[in-house]
Amino acid sequence: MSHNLYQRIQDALFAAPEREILTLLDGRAIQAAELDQRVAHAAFVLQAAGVKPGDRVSVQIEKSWMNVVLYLAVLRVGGVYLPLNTAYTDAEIEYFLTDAEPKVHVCAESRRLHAESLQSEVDGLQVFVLGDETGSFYQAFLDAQQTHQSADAVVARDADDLASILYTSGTTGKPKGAMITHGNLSSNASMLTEAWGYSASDTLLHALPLFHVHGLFVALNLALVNGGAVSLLPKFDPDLVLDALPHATVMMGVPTYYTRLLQDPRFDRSVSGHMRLFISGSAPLLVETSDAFFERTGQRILERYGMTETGMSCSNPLDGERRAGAVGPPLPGVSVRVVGENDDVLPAGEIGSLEVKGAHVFKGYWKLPEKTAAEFKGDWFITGDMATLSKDGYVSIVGRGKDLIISGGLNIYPKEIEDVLNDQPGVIESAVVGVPHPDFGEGIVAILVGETALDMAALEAVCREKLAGFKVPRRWEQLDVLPRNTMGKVQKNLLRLEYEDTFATA
Ligand code: MLC
Ligand code: AMP
Repeated sequence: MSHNLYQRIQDALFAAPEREILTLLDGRAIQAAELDQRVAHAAFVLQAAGVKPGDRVSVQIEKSWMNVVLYLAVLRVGGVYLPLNTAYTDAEIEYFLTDAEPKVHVCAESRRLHAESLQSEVDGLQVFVLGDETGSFYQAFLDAQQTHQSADAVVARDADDLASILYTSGTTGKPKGAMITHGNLSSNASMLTEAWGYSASDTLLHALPLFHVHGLFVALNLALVNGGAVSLLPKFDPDLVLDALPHATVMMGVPTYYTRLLQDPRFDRSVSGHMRLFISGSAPLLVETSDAFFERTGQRILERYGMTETGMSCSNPLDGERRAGAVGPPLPGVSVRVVGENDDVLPAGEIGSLEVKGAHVFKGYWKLPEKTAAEFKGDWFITGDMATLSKDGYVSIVGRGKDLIISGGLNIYPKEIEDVLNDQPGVIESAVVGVPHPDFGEGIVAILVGETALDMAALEAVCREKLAGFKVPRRWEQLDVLPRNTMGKVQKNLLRLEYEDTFATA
């Protein structure tokens, strides 16, 4: 039996071939059988480009129906899908492509020249352009469609074969490619189907980007394996969401989506009352947001918890108490434990490091066996999050063991920004911290020590050149020295306290 996730999706598409599975902003809709046909044509293009099972296909494009087709086509041919945030700079892309060595890279026209310049570094790399129904990939797809050229049957894959690589930054330097298998994706889709009662009669309001776990594997996969319709929005925008809500039954988002909706007086029970489920994740949902949402809509947002390496691990229940400030019990098939500094499993209520185990846990980091080994204790994966487990089995995320900022649901590792800053002339050292931000949850502050007075505008410009825009600090400070503890470690907690009101009125 093949474990290719696309086989499962195709079975669901064929179960109701005429269902309008993807509805688009311009009013067009793609039926289920038609979606499979388009995937077969795109898969033909990939195979013609020489993509074989196990080959990586990297993708940095705007969200569109063709983005969905391309993702599914990569699965169908047994390739490994490597999605990249459109905000990543050329410098960031160079790192990902030279590390992952894709056979094919698909990007916007504006990124083509840079991608082509990497062909000398990445053996056999082919570059295609895909815009909004434009570009060489789209043209090849249309040619395949017009000449009726489709890929053969879905390529058989084992549960342990790679389906995707998602890069996730680290506290100790460069981003690492998390290797995610067909078995991981399938297990996630099954447990979420069960936990959230997901079915073909659901319509998902899809406003998330398609380059992270949340939008791709939680949202899109869950809908498609169930043959449920997806209302595909190009991005989160309250106007678009309000227009799409009447046709949806389920919405997923990061907490910023819900705080922004709450700022809009049009968002009330009249537009939300029919919804079966609002789900939040990727960052902590504040109790105030959860309560304000409940007051406005009469519905409690269902908060869940996960990460790139594991997909989803915990979720508040569909039926039963959705506890504000907690992420709920482990999902079906997932084991969790909270451990102390001596690796002892802690009793209920005590704060410790959260570890998870199950078929959803990834295979390891691409080409980094030692880093992989360091993040596991046997089968237990060390999440890097600090948590408590209540007597009745609910997990609460109470902090992070890793130095990480989460802004608008995007992970930012201070080390990556500090490395850029520390390389600049005149900078002696730097500390980057996240402090409360009313819109993004956390906002970034850079604190520097310099040989003389530093030119912050110039430093900001360097960050903009090297790092995606969401990683660029929004406040810049210079100190004579950074606060340190007796071990010489920078006391970021003191810096966070010092600058905690920075964005209070943002
Ligand atoms: C954009 N900007 C951000 C930002 N997003 N700044 C901080 N944090 C963010 N998240 C900046 C841009 O750099 C730009 O600034 C300015 O905001 C406008 O950009 P934009 O793209 O027009 O912004 P907007 O559309 O408002 O986007 C904000 C957002 C978006 C919250 C809607 O970031 C978003 O959709 N986030 C979801 C991310 C996500 O999918 N996370 C899941 C990860 S998976 P400038 O100055 O550069 O021009 C995961 C696992 C799990 O965590 O459990 O799910
Ligand atoms: P990523 O590595 O981008 O997949 O992000 C995963 C991290 O996001 C987790 O390790 C947590 O720190 C955080 N996260 C995800 N969901 C939640 C949640 N519901 N509450 C708190 N933190 C969360």
